[in-house]
Amino acid sequence: MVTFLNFPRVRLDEIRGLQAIIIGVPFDRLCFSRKGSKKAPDAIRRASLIYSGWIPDLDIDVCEGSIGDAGNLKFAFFFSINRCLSLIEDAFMRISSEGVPFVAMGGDHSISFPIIRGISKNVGSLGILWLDAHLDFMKEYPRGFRLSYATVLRNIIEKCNVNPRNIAVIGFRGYSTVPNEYRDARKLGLNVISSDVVKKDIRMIIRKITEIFEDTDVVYVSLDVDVIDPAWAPGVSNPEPAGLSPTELITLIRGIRGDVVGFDLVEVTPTYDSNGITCSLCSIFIIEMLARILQTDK
Ligand SMILES: [Mn+2]
Repeated sequence: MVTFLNFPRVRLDEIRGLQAIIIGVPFDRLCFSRKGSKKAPDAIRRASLIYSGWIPDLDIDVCEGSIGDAGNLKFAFFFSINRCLSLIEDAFMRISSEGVPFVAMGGDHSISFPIIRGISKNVGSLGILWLDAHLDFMKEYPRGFRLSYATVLRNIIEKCNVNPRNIAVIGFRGYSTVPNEYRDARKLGLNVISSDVVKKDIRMIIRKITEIFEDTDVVYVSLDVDVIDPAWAPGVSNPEPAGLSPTELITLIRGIRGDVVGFDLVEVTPTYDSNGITCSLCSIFIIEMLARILQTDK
């Protein structure tokens, strides 16, 4: 198996003591637009192989850290959706009980719910940085689905005991958002910062995010790659024009303060990618995430 940056392959029962792990969650059954994000983990691993792992600006080489690639969670085709979700939850409960920070490669955005539910049993109060063009705050989408890629943040707030005031949704524009969804999110106290506001004064936004996380114990970061403009990242399930640039996202990742328990990176659909540019970009985002984790470890 190809591993991310050729990191050693590790089993989940031998991760104790590692500084970080990468793990694939190839589950896309709750995405109802352009499917195929279950192929993203391996496509991103392949794309990563042209990079060295060294970040010139920071002079950090993530390959010098003790990092392992735990491969992909395995979902058989005959598993029910609920069985897949509890498999994800159990895996991340185990990972967080070992105290090892992780980067989870999705998969559609619904996976963030079982991940957060799994880790919330082992960590204190959570702040969540939700980098996404969308709010993912529908009550049901499509009709009859209380949990899907478009309702996941509502599930996290209602069922994982996360205070909406400790959640920052950054990069919102969502031309597929409906007015009620936006009103509900604001009414509940969710901090929503739109893409154009980020572009105007990114330093101010980083300060604001730091304030939002001030009274939390740990931070979780969810990157829905559609937060990036489709010009740079066309291979996503629900592209939204007028998004962040890769540089802006990297600045945000480097600006995160506090103890990061884990990152996820979701909604990448290699079938809709263009010459692999989305997957290459995601490799860089993951390298930046790992560097951020290694810096906390010092
Ligand atoms: Mn999303």
